Amino acid sequence: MPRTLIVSNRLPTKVLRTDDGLTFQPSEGGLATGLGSIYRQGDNLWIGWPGLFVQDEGEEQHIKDELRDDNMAPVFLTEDEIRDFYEGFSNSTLWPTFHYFSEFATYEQTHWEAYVAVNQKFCQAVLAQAGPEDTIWVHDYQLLLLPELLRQARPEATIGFFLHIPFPSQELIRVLPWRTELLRGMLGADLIGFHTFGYMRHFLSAVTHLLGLPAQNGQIETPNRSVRVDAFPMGIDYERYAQAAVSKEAQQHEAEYREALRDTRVILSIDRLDYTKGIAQRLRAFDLLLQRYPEWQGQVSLIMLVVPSRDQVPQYAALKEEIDELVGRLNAQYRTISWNPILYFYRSLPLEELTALYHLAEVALVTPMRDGMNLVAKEYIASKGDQRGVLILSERAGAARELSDALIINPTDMSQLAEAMHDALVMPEEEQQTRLSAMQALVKRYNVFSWTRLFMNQLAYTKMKQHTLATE
Ligand code: GDG
Repeated sequence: MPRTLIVSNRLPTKVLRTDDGLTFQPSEGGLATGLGSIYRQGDNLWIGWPGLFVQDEGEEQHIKDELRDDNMAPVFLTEDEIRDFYEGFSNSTLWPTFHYFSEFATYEQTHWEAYVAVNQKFCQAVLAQAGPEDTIWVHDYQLLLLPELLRQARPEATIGFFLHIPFPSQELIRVLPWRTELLRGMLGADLIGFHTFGYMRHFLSAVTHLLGLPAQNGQIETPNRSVRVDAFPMGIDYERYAQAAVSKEAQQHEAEYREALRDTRVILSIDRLDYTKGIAQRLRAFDLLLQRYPEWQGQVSLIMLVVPSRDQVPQYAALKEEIDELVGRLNAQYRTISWNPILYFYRSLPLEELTALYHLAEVALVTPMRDGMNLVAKEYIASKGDQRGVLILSERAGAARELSDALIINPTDMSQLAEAMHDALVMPEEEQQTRLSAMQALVKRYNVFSWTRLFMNQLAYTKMKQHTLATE
């Protein structure tokens, strides 16, 4: 019976070492939920790093045994590999380049070598599990070489690849010393998926300009195969957020927050700590709002949740300091005994508290400099059962291609952003409802389950067409 193997850098379960031994924490991330319906079925499998350095073979075996029952197979990485492959090439070369932050990118040969070696390690792990009829779905920028490595070992395999971050203009890709290897690596797949048509066009243009391969109508012709390329905008588990927002627990949290905030209006932002998310720019725009419209002083607070991330990478540590400094300065400048302009949280919160915040906030600020999709924007919409609230959304988030009823802004235009906050705060309820209900219908329909289905169906169809052409 053919199986489906999902491959990503991280497994949907995180293994932690505690005083009581190893504990296994399931991830609540969007990808884990969306692919849950696939990897948990039958003999299907998810292959990836469990997020922990193992100390000995006994520990390794224990993790393997535990995860096997949940249809997962671990790939173990060493501390050096995490430094050079993950923090190095993945997050200090590819991440900044693909998000148009080339000035932050490093080009280290040792990091590249670690990237190749870890992609090969993943390839061996997949080959140890995959039968000839199995479908393999590889995810994201840490594993760009994996499709081609698998293809060399299994020329007939069915391989899909999905990129969760933007694919930038080929002008940025061409800066990378290893651009040819990276593009060829992706082309090992039968189907390559992106969040938007824009990213897909950039990829096609990179392949034609940098590899000289013909591409037409989302089809790339390599010397021995054709590769399909398409856009699959990722969705969320809509019902999960809609229900969590009105759960008893979330309602209790919301009531507590409301009481503490009294009549203060709330603008909310939620992100991982990342320079791509526009966090510092957003704070400056909020400062501008309070200067331009002093009537909002004492009336509106920005609740800013920043989730710690990648703190071993130097730019992330520097950004954390910049945010701390900005929040301190603005709060010192504007606060009164009874009002805090910015309520800044540097930690992650459980889902019920997160959805209580979504439900409470009159305005959500999703203003990344670049973002593959941005699921926070969709989660805010799903949590707004009463259809009151305004989404301010950066035109450079993939989500802006779908959510055109948001207030769409250019995140570097401080003035436009401050005006959008003001417009959102004074928007009539009827207009809020019209905009939200249109976006809710869309986010509900194109959810993470339909995303998974569309990709898998398209992959099966692509493979079938290849067979038909080969036998004609
Ligand atoms: C990458 C791409 C693309 C955040 N804080 C808490 C919490 N979260 C959850 C959110 C949301 C997720 O984290 C963040 O997802 P995003 O899509 O916004 O951003 P990335 O992590 O950068 O994800 C992105 C995505 O992949 C999928 O393809 O959309 O563009 O960069 O689900 O809710 N969850 C909880 N507590 C928190 O404090 N429970």
